[in-house]
Amino acid sequence: MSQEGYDHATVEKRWQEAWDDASVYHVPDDADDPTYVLGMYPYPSGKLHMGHVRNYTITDAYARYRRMRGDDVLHPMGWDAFGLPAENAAKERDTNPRDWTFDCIDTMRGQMKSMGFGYDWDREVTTCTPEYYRWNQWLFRRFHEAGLVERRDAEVNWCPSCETVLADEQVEGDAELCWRCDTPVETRELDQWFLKITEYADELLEAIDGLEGWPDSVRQMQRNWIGRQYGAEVDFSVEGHGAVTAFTTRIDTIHGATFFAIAPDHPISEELAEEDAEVRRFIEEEADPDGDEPNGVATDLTATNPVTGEEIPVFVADFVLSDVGTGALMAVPGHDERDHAFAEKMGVEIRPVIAPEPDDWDGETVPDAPDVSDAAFTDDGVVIDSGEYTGLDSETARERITADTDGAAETTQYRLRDWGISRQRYWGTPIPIVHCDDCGAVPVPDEDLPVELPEFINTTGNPLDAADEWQETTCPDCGAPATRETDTMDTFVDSSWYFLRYVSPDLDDAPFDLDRANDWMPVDQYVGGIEHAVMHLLYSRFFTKVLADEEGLEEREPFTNLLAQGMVQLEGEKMSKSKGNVVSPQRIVDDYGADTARLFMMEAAQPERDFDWSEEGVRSTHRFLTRLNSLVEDYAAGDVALAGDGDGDAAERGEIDDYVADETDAAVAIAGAEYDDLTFNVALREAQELVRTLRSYREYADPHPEVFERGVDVAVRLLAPVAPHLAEELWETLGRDGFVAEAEWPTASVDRDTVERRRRLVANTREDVRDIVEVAGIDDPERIDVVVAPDWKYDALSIAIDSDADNLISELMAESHIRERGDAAASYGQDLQANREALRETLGGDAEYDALRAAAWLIEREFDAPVRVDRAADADESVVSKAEPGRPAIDIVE
Ligand code: ANZ
Ligand code: ZN
Repeated sequence: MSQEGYDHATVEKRWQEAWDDASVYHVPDDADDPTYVLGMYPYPSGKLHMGHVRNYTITDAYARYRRMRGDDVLHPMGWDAFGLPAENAAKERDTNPRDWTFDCIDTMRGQMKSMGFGYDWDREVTTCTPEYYRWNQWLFRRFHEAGLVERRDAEVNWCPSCETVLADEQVEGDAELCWRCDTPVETRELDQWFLKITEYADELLEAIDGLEGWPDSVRQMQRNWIGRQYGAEVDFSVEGHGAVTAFTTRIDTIHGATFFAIAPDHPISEELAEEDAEVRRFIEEEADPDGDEPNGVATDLTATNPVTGEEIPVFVADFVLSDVGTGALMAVPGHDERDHAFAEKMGVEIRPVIAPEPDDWDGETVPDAPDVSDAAFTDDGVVIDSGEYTGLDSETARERITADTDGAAETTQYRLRDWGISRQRYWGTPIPIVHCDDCGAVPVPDEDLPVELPEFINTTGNPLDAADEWQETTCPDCGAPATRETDTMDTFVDSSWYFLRYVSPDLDDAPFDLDRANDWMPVDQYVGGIEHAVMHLLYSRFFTKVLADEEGLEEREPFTNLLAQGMVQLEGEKMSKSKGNVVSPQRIVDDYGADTARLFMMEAAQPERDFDWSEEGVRSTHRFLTRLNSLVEDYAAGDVALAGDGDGDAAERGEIDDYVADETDAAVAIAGAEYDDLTFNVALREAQELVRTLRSYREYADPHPEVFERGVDVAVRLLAPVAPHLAEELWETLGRDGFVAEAEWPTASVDRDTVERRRRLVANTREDVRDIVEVAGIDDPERIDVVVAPDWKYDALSIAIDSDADNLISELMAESHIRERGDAAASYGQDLQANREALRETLGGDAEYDALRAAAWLIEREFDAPVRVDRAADADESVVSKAEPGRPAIDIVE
């Protein structure tokens, strides 16, 4: 085999077929050691991109690793197959979304297979099939029965040209244009279906604390999204309208409330608009809740402050949002930025009632008022100019004022809204509702599910509105003629439970088999993009909790560990079609093979980090695999000159052999721990280092057969999760039985700490030799002596590490074998005392001696001089005195 490469295309195809034939990735329904590894399923857009490849390589490598560890690994794949792009593509190409989607799926499935992802394809789930979406409908009904579905009027983005509702993300720019046709988007009030996720707001929030396997950033984003806030509701009386309730988080500032403000669609505003032309004009033409500055209009009304009795003006203002709190607020311009901006604009008084708490505050003296003329002071502080509450800290004032005031009460607000799932689209799950003139909106009974989509009609707006025959039905309650609901579900409904479908994908009397789900759930390791930090992950948590409450699922959280993978970039920019900087995975697979693509990605960076694609990096990865291939092939062909007769019997193990054996063990110890943490880049560095060591071993010595054999065996196993095809090929070359994919993970006879200490010792020693050679200007050393510290120093160090005595010296001197070293002991004791914080456990004298002897060849090779490693007892006292644990003395003979 040449150095230029190996025949990756043949190798990869061969093993993909062999895995398939042997059903290597098929997992039985009932597993002894269930481990569930899942990558977020893709939208079948037509082609795999690098983001997919990275996501699924991470997942696949981990799944393969766990399988080699002996777990039964569920590692399925499916398709998030409903959604707008298919509908648009179908319109453009005059086909239908179903055909388009299945074509895309076929292509992508083929690409996934060519990447060598080890999925259990028997469990493939495709959400756009009636076999799947009937369970969306069934679940909708269960939610309905549980009181978690509601139909209500909601404001939606409406594109008059496309005649459809748009999601917020589909409205572009400040001008708010339709993403597809650039028509200015309008708002419309429509009857919409909602899932009442807010009923679970508290649990969704509080359970975040327990999600220890999730990135902190995602947990924080979910907390913010839910946005629970404690505050108070307080009634102001408005003449002619009775008590109007405001929501505030800062009732401690109530003495500074200089106006009252209500939302443009507050009932009072709407009432005023009927008579007051100014108010009407403002509401209809000017109000813009997303505008840069707050706008509003004065009314003739006043509101009475329930604490002070003061009458303050009432404004209709667009920065007051109708769906936050009560849609009305007491405005405190001295202490709130938006109120401040509004007051400046409208010429309303700005009055400070909170002062910053002085650093040395005695808790009694009332501090001076802050200057709030230019900007609000928004922190908590000390209440001033507030009657009996003056001098209290904000927190206490809030408690007292809430308790003392009639019409004030504590309350909790959430940012989280109910989840509007109605979409006026064809390519989604029909909402299983029938509208009857007499009975209203009636759910379709379970036995009539699925409500299947009719044939696609190429029309503007919602094709289901044009499907007249399909709409015609009878009311399940009264049998009268009725019409079907034409809204379909948000596709996030599909993805909120697909992980449960994989456990029993063909079940036809329930969405999932409860016992199996209870065995496999929760997902042990979930991997996907950070863009799903909130919606998908929050909805899935919500569904899991409802299914726990309503259907007996034992787990209340779906995903134990979550990895949010970083982006694949090109020259610092996210790869994207619009930037025209995409690297095609297909091309990389063609040119270098899937193993190179996978290995390059996994070694380039920790999975969570963004990293830059580099063709040079890809080539270097490919060279590495080529070298590994040659090494193993040479070995198998008998082209590696081994020591002894080649059977290992006659060969004696020397120091170099010990070194390579130790490093093999070290690689196993470290790579295993790193695979456990999904830090593949570190694990792979070990595997690559081991291959490098084996290559120098072969060049520098006649390797010991057993040591070399174990070395290549381990290298192949360590690489198998990431470069599975070549690993499989080499496994066969080595004459092993079965698949490396099903082989056992190697075990190490050393622990990671020991490895790290040993490596530090060797690296420090080599560094010291280099320093001495350089400082002393030695050109051609004749011999290098390395002397390990005497045993008593190791003892002293151990005592020092364990001791918490103030005076370490006297503790050391209590040991007679240390004391009898006299001045040397005293002076070493002082060193230890001075460095107590930095002391680290070493391997101990015997192990350091062994490690240095095993590594001596490295020094010999580097300096081209024989190296002698001695125990203290065998060396000259003048040299020994310089040796310390972890730092042998070095003597270079010229
Ligand atoms: C008086 C006050 C004084 C407030 C003060 C704040 C600071 P955040 O921004 O998260 O603290 N608010 C109440 N209802 C609102 C609505 N419907 N639309 C817009 N804003 C509304 O949110 C809580 C604060 O937002 C509330 O506390 C209220 O202003 C305002 F120095 O009341 B505060
Ligand atoms: Zn449009």
